[in-house]
Amino acid sequence: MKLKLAVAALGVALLAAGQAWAQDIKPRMIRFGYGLNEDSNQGRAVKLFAQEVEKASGGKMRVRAIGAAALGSDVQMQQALIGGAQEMMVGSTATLVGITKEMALWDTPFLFNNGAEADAVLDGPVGQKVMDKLQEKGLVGLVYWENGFRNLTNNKQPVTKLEDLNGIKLRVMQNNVFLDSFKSLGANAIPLPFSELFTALETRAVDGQENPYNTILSSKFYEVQKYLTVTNHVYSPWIVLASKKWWDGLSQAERKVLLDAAVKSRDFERKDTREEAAKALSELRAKGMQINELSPAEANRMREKLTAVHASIADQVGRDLWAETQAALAKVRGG
Ligand code: TF8
Repeated sequence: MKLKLAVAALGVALLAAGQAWAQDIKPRMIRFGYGLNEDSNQGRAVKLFAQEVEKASGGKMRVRAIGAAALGSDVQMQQALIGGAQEMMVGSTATLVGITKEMALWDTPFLFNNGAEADAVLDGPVGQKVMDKLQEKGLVGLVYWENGFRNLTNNKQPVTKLEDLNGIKLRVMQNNVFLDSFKSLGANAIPLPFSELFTALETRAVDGQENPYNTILSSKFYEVQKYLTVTNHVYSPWIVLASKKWWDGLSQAERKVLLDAAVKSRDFERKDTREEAAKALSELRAKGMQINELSPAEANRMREKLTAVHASIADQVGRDLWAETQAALAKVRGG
């Protein structure tokens, strides 16, 4: 008898919890903007995120994925999120430096040697700490995705030594670390939003740019760039963002749906990106690009120039955060 009552009580409790859960998820339309083409590692992962959100919310929460910067550049979308005019986006952490100076940490040349190091630091306490800084600026960071190691392309000449960069008009992302880094290499660095890059290359307003292989492929830069130099000079992450104004009005259940889907999309995206990157060089060669690696001596010269900007990045992000990052790296490296 007692057991029966207990079972019945449990049943009632579970039913109530289920109903509370269902009530806690309201019909929502989420505008999710991104800058690359639909047919890119970014586009594929946004699509997976949308599917996961719809599935986990029983179809109540719907994600409208809007790619190719149709909602604006990274910087414009960030402002829309802060103002509450758009719900979500994914973009480069580099474009957030003007909002949260600590994001400059991820622009540090040669910070990570490989994807495993990047994953460990970005998904660990240092990555979380930097992400949390966004909240006071009206943004909520959910997860980091891989953009990837960046490589140099241009339309003037093969870059085989440092001096080949002299005077090359090079588009860089819109922040001072990238600007300073490439100026220190002798390039004529010009900050531009990604959404204007293809046209700038096509009209020769700039001679070159730097991005991971995946993006050089998906944005068809091979149509307007002849030379690719393997530099792997910096690992760039993307970050999935929500508008804090909007996020604060969501229930716990709704936030959980979004966070779980974000983690799934992150794991999918990194795997997809790495698989694509592994095949990309031969594809780019097949598309007609002329590809060269730097000799070890030249790679070192470039590395030395670029690591010289480390001290100013450490100042910008704060010495404590810099030291924590180095400690986290030593730990992953087994030191
Ligand atoms: C860049 C970045 C881009 C991102 C993207 C549009 O060069 O690498 O991939 O900003 O979200 O601007």
